[in-house]
Amino acid sequence: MDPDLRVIAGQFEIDGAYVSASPWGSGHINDTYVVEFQLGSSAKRFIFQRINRRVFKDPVGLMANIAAVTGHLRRKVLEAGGDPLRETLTLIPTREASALLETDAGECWRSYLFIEGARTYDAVERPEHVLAAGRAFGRFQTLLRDLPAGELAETIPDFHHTRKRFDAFAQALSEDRLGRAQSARPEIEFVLRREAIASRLVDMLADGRLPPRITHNDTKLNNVLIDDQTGEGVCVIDLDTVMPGLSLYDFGDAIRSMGNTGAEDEPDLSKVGFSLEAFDLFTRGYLEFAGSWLEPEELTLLPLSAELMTLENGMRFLTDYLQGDTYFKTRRPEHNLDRTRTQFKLMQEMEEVEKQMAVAVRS
Ligand code: ADP
Ligand code: GN1
Ligand code: MG
Repeated sequence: MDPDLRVIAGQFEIDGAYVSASPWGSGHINDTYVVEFQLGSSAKRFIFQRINRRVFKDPVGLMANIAAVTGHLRRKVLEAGGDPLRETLTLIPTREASALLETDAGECWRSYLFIEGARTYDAVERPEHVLAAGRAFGRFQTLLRDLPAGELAETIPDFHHTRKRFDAFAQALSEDRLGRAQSARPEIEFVLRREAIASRLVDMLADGRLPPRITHNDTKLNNVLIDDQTGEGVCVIDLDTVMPGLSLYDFGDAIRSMGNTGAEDEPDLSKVGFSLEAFDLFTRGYLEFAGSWLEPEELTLLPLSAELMTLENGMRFLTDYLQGDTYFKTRRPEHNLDRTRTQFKLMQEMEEVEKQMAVAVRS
């Protein structure tokens, strides 16, 4: 059933008259709407999001994280003389002064100021956007370096624990509840051949060879608002998974998203490939900010992180396919299988140019 946004929005601290609401964006997890209000003679837009309760078990902790992160970024942006209303998300409180609205039906909603004059892209349209996104995510991690990790809850436990993601895949495969495994044989083999590398980064985190950092954990291109005029990355959005992690998760996940010459769910695999140019651009933008504080070990592992995060996402899509498409939103029967295939094609091409990636990082 479509939500009544007029009623939902009426419970947030927004003056003015409700005008309209429509679905917005193409995220795979939450439900996003843009809601327009009339304030005096001008129209003003807000983002409203219904939080996916199956994915986020602790919405109160989740919203406390987002409040801590946006509050921290707001102070940093102000110190740097920037505009906090554009350079970070601004939560709109409910009329009861909470960041979170829980309805009688058990739904959880939140609202942000709509950042105007910028938009997101689901696939790379212009190489400059990749450089801009690299700068935005590099800056984001840099600004969060002094946010105490203890202030953040783990919104999804073991979110990027690639080894546990492998185990979940193996479990789904052994159950094969819907008999779908026979239609994904090559993809299943692809994963099984790579079991050994799934543990690489998480083992190094566990034994202290890689430092924990505050990370975004969902660094897709469409989680950065790009300015319509300047093409710069204005604001990093989608803060649901900001929590302690590895800087390499963010770097690798961004390359998996922006290094793809095609869409994440492109059924025509001839359009999907790995772009070293995009790798180079993102790396340049990211290291402009993070290059001064990343440790040598982290720098060396940047190419591997791209492969691992691509494998991890492919495994997650494949696991969801085997389990009957209950996690990611799908719009067609084999949507998750198409997504799996793009990730594995991408990863295979990355494996072939590992050395060139390392050269790009060094330069
Ligand atoms: P999801 O978790 O489902 O991916 P996002 O938080 O990324 O949801 O939001 C979905 C889309 O809504 C984004 O890709 C972006 O286009 C748009 N969006 C989100 N927040 C804002 C905002 N504050 N201002 C303008 N657009 C936004
Ligand atoms: C989901 O919410 P969205 O669409 O930005 C997912 C990411 C995946 C991504 C793949 C909380 O991101 O981990 O990498 O889909 N988010 C969650 O497109 O699981
Ligand atoms: Mg998103």
